[in-house]
Amino acid sequence: MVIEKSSIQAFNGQHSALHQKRYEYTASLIPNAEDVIRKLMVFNVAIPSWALGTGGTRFGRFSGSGEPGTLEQKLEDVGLLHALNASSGAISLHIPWDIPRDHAAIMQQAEYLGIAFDAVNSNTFQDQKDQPLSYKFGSLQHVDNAVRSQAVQHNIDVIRHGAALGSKSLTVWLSDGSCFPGQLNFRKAFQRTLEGMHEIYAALPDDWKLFVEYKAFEPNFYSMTVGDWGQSLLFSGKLGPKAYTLVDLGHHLPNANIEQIVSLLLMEGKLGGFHFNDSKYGDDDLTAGSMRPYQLFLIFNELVEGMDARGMDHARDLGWMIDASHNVKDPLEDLLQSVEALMLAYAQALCVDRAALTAAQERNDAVAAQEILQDVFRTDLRPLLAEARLRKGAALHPLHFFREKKLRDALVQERGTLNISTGL
Ligand code: PSV
Ligand code: MN
Repeated sequence: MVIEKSSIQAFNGQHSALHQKRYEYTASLIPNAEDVIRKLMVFNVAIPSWALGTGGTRFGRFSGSGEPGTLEQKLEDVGLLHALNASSGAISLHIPWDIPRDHAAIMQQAEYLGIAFDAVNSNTFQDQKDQPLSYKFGSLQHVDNAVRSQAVQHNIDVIRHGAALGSKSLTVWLSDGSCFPGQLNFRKAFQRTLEGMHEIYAALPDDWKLFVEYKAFEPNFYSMTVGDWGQSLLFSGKLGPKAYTLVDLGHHLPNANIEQIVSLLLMEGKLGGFHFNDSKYGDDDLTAGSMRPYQLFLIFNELVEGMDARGMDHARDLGWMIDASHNVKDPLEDLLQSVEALMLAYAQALCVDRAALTAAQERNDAVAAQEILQDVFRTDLRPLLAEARLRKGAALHPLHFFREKKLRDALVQERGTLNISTGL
């Protein structure tokens, strides 16, 4: 489905008077409003191909209607999001859930929609139909060399698909670990995994990055072989300069100080990117910003501070991706909400008075430091986001547009009710 520019313009026209008032007021409060808007205009968050269909839990899945049934339809969905918010101009593919058959045709479609290919993701946490050897007891950590080789080869195949699409990074998330004490020799599991990662690393094109994603628990509940940021950092340090740590917000033990992790990884030049989502208990994969928006802001605050300290380009130098998927919302509405929350947290971080915060820190003034952060957090910056969208020809209110124009109904009309998306 193609959204006509004129339809967005007409919609914006109806909302422009109110927007103008709100925007002028907000801009009057923010000394660097123009700079914030410019940065928002070039910032994009990649959409995971596996989040475009309704997600499930291990107890069941309640599929929605009009889900994208093919990779082409998934691209169309991301194109639709991007047309509405001008901030979703990339897709992250998970293979083999989304194997591109005709790379040139997929590239052409993506180009037409203004979409780039972000990190490609390998999958050695599930057995695929006709797969010779099982990953039941792990992949790269496996005691059997043949299983390890199969997992390495899969990652190399994923790199090949990504390279054909212009992707520049591979995310490796391993479910490897153990469920019971004594099941695994931790040191040997680490060493075998490292050996496999070295082989994958050696297959990376020169301008690629390898993202090593960690997770504290699930599906293994006693140990995970890449269980936390320290372990990931060990791997990425041993692998070399193209290897980085990837932070998925849902992959920590409860109450972990993620913003501190982010700050230190940045300091070490080893932060590669993000899988954004939100959670209350574990890896809940909820909409970004839906549970702990203050934490999200604090993470972005460290990101902006740390990236600026290293002279990094906010929009390009890290992988900004969503990894969320659940079972009750329309996936496209959910993704619009996630992107909005991320843009808002980024905008808030850009508005922090850095000089005042540094001065408060230097004189041990915890009260002033808190005031500076919370003042920004409690200022409604949504009009700046809307203004950035307006200037890019996107919708002032993407979600309202989606609902008002009944875009899901149109997709159901087009695709029918039985399409089921590949993914979790
Ligand atoms: C695992 O929980 C994870 O966060 C990894 O990024 C996977 O690739 C993704 O979710 C989908 O299972
Ligand atoms: Mn993830």
